[in-house]
Amino acid sequence: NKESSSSRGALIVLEGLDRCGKTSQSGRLYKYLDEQGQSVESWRFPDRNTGIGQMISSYLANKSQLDDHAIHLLFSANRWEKRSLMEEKLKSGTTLIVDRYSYSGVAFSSAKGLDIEWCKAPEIGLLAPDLVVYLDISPEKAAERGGYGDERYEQLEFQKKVAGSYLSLRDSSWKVIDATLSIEDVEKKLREVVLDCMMTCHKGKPLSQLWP
Ligand code: Z5A
Repeated sequence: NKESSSSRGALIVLEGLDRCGKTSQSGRLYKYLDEQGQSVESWRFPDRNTGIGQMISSYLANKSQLDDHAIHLLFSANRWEKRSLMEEKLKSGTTLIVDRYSYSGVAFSSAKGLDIEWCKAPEIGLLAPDLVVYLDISPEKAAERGGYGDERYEQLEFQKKVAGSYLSLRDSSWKVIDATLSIEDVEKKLREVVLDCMMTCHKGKPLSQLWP
């Protein structure tokens, strides 16, 4: 029996460098909340299942080439195509754990040299997360975790630039967790900030839009 959906769900976003542990932590958090009887779903961007997502996937796998601005707009469009479903789910009481969101969009594209305000513009009007958790790890430490694969962006020098871009996006609403702790310790800290955030949403915190 899932919890009553009279109050809205929370929009929880996990951000960080490649290999920081977002996928592992999303899975663990989902399992925990689900077992607690919460209505919860695990999402990720890019959502590679849509037509736009397949174009992005092919670009990331180096199977196609696109202008930096064009791929930026595709990543954004991939979020826009899920926006109404996202709002529907949140309003009906489902909490969404989202692996990467607009911050990845801005951090990765601005790391290529695109103007940061230009990068933020297409994200305006998307739902603002109730909580952004940044899983903090140095690019060097992240690279040690199983090494990088063949996808575009999986290179140390580029990840260093992305880390710098993320730094300029952080604001007081972000919670930063040391991603070099054990998986269990990160999980514990993540649960604390997420449960706290869910409480404020249940109490009636209104949904808002990017950028706050
Ligand atoms: N991108 C973009 O440019 N614009 C956008 O708008 C969006 C994305 C949304 C695809 O992302 C690329 O798209 C991404 C950003 C760009 N490029 N990069 N880089 P993706 O989400 O498909 O891929 P990813 O973010 O790179 O995910 P990942 O490789 O799966 O990493 P992760 O999810 O953060 O980590 P993980 O799979 O949970 O863990 C990695 C390994 O570390 C694994 O072996 C774990 O067992 C291990 N691990 C995890 N936690 C720990 C701890 N605490 N200690 C030790 N070892 C750990």
